Amino acid sequence: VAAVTLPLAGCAPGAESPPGGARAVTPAPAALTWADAGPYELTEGTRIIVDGDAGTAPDLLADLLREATGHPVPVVDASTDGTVAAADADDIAITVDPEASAPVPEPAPAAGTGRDEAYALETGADGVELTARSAAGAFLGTQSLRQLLPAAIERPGADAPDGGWTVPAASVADRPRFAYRGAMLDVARHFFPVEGVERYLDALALLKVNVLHLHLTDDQGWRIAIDGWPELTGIGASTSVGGDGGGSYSAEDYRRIVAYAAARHITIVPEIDLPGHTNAALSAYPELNPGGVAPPPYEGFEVGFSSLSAAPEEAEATNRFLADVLTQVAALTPGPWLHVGGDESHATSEEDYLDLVGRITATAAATGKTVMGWHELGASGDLPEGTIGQYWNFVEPEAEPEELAHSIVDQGGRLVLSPADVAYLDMKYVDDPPSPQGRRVGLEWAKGATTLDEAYSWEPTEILPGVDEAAILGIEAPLWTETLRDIDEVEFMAFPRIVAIAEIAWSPRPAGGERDHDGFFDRVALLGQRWDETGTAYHPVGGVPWV
Ligand code: TNX
Repeated sequence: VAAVTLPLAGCAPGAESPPGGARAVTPAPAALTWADAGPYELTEGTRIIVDGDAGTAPDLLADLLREATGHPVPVVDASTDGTVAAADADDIAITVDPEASAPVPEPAPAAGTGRDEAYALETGADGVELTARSAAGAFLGTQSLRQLLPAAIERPGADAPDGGWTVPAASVADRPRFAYRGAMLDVARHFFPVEGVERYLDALALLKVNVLHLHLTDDQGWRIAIDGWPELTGIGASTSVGGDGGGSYSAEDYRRIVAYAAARHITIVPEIDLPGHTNAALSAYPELNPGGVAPPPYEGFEVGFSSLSAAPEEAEATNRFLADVLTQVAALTPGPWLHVGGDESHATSEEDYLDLVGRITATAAATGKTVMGWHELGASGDLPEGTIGQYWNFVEPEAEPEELAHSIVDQGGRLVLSPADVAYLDMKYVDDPPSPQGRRVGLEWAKGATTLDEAYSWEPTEILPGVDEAAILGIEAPLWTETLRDIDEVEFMAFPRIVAIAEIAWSPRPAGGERDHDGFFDRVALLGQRWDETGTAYHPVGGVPWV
């Protein structure tokens, strides 16, 4: 396979639309040039010709194209029977070559895995050529191609648009800025069945989000079955905020989520929140409580009142609990990270917190995973090597969280940034619209409501002075669900603001530091057309030229 290099023509990140049509790619690619040439057209004869190991990308693309257009779209191996299938003008050629040279300049060191996610895409009257160095890159490239097709491509059984299934002539050379581009879903405050999580994963994949952090346990619910501890998902999973009913994932359910995510090159990060946020577990097993007395289940939305016991009397039960839970969850999880929470343990004395965090992080590290936790973990000076701290204070940090985040970096760890005043998807919209269920949803504690513009107006390297790009693994948009009862309400809060977070995580740091807000809002409007087709709930916030 010949190494592929691409000319880097006029590099125009976020260039608005091609001549003659409202199409764009979001997050803005590292480089995108619209060519003054005829478009590609997908026809009845279109094939997807695959050279190299492109993973799931060709089949997922073929499914999407078949369902919308009704065309057969066969997936063809380029080298079947020793003959190389020559691509025709209506074909889509996908080449994966680990040796292909970088289509764009090498990523910053922080990107870590970023190099393998690069791809190049050439579209026009001669056909579509997608080139990547890995299956992940190929998948990401197909998400760009998807956005260059008419929005109707998202709808099964769609009518062909006037002008046909065309893609404007373009040249894209792209790779992510950060390796970790995450979303978090709190399935503890309210439970969301597997199908709902899959729906969320589908919508995230379009935005090149590559991590879904599942907040699996909290005071109001324990959502993952653990062998030997049946009451965690018995008593512990019977509740939710507001008495809206319980639920939990069996090991098989969790495996389905992991597999669905993996097919879309999304890594699941499981979180077991410890040692606070544990009322559900404490209510299920008296022996985990100081004094051995179980509290009643909890359905309110206060935080900071529960804690595992650090006392010698409960040490045997607590250590067995930590080992069983963390080992089993790690074994079910193919990804590299195991999140142990650590936040808001206000009911744990400082001494007990350090003792418990030591036991928790050592047990987690012994599973072979990289330990991840909220920035409070920085209180410990003895974190396992390479611990990832998740910063959840503000764009303008308060003194203590800033210090805790620095402590993690000083110990050789890295950070995932989730500044609550811009990246928390559960903060209210300014106009406080009714949800799809007609309810007022969202919280306001992080400096009030968050606009789309605010979600888009921050720079990861400017939050914590002294923490440079190499120490930032990536960014994540958490969605806490105290006020959200079903997946429509989840989507309604996530879209469109998560687009801002996904773009900050993916796209190059804007030259001169200024983001192109108008161009971004125009591109969000085009995503809105796609959400209309997929039935994804979103809030049409002001300022976006929705069509
Ligand atoms: C703070 S952010 C929490 C969560 C709440 C959230 C609500 C963090 C680490 N802890 O327990 O659900 O605020 O926005």
